[in-house]
Amino acid sequence: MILAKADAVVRGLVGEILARFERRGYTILGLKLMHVTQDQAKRHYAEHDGKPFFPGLVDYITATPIVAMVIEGEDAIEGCRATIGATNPIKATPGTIRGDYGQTIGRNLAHGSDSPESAQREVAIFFNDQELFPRAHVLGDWISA
Ligand code: YYY
Ligand code: MG
Repeated sequence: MILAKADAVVRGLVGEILARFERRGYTILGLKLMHVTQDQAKRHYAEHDGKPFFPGLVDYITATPIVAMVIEGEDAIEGCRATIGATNPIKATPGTIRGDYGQTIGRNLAHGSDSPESAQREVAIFFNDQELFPRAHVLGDWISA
């Protein structure tokens, strides 16, 4: 699961971010602009609860609406995280989302799930079944073989 976080929405970078996943050939199964509640934010980032940056992180992703996306494709977790780039934008390679648009770790624009298990857990926090449209990419054989 991908989030275009609050700074991406406020800065008008949602299209840029979404386009990178679309152009890479991933299938978009879910997509919505939504306000994240404190409870959703805390559950989403539960692994970081207790760390010094946790309260700021929760404030950041609840500050304005965000765009949540469910994206599928071959090795999509690894591919999407590579497209997003390193957690700290200063270390992120130019050509990645964070490397092209970010300056600091506290405003790093996008989230990508780090394993199939975390993707499944996170999708359930942000989407219900009616909001997901599982289907194969119509150009599947030309994207992955
Ligand atoms: O998965 P990813 O977003 O790349 O990084 P995580 O280590 O899971 O941290 C989640 C989130 O927390 C990160 O995107 C920014 C923020 N954060 C921070 O503000 N300061 C840190 N020292 C580490 C992480
Ligand atoms: Mg993470």
